Amino acid sequence: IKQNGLKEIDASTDVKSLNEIRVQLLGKKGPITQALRGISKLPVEERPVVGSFANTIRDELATAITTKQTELENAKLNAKLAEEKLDVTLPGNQVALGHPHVIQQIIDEIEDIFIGMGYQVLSGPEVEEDHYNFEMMNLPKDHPARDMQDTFYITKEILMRTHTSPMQARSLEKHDFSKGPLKMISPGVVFRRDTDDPTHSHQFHQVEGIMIDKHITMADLKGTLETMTHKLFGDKFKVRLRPSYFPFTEPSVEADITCMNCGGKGCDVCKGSGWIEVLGAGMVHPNVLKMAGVDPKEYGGFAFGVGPDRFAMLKYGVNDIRDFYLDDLRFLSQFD
Ligand code: FA5
Repeated sequence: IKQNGLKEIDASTDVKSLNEIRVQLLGKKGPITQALRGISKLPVEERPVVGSFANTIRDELATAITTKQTELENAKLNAKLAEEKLDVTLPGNQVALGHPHVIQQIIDEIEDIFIGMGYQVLSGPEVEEDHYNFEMMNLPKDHPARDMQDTFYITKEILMRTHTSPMQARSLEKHDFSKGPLKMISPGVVFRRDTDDPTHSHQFHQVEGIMIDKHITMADLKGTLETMTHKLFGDKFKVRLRPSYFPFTEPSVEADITCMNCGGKGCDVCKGSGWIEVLGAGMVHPNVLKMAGVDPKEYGGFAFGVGPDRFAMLKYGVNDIRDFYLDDLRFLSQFD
């Protein structure tokens, strides 16, 4: 029994078959247990001899099984370790890093410039109330200028904001003028039911700006826009204000900057004028101040709405605004 048992134990190749051998040899029905059970039938003087002999064999087999089990488990572990071996000297896989979208880069630059001039940066809701998008901006329900911004309505009173100007009203309402002037910019996405073409997108970006204090004039507006333009594009770029109309500013202007493509000489991009229109601006209308709880006799100032998509087009010579929204990495990775 011992010799055969040891042979079988030695020949087993995995823990499962070794367990079966253990049951066969040492289990209740195994030869040793049976032999120990039969002891009572032996003459009394033979019992201790046979008993001790059977116990010795049982212990030897049990030890052999334990040793073999440890050996098999070690072999299995070693095989697993060998299989999972990690060569720490191998070069790593290159991880492709992303980068901010080109329009976000322009917005970041604009933010830095205005933070440098003491402005705070706020963000407002893209799904906006008609109340803030229009009413508080001096555009009552029947106002014809509502058509200037074709609107995606969600309900009668809720819409996708058509401009970032509602942030003028929201910031005016909250501002505590006893603590100083209101100087705020608010970048974000806006939506219009415009037909997409190379210079128009139904979704684009604006950066709103507002500065309200005592004794603010158009000259402050022009100086602020010039500072932004010079820092963004360089000192040789000029700013020109043209009279315009917005219901929430009086007087209103549109600002042109020197055409980047031709440096002001006149080309196809600027239709020969040497200027490119980039933003709307003006002195905040007294009605806007009044509705937000600010006394227009005491306080006043300017506001502007910049289109960073147009800036990005000019800066990088992109001819089609839609390229910014197609998520084509071959296009976007140029602006790393
Ligand atoms: C406005 O949206 C006003 N809220 C701007 C303003 C703010 C005026 C504060 C006065 C005071 P306008 O619709 O012109 O104005 O848009 C402003 C800028 O957004 C434009 O100069 C242009 O750069 C950009 N823009 C307008 N429509 C589109 C469009 N469909 N696609 C891309 N850019 C556009």
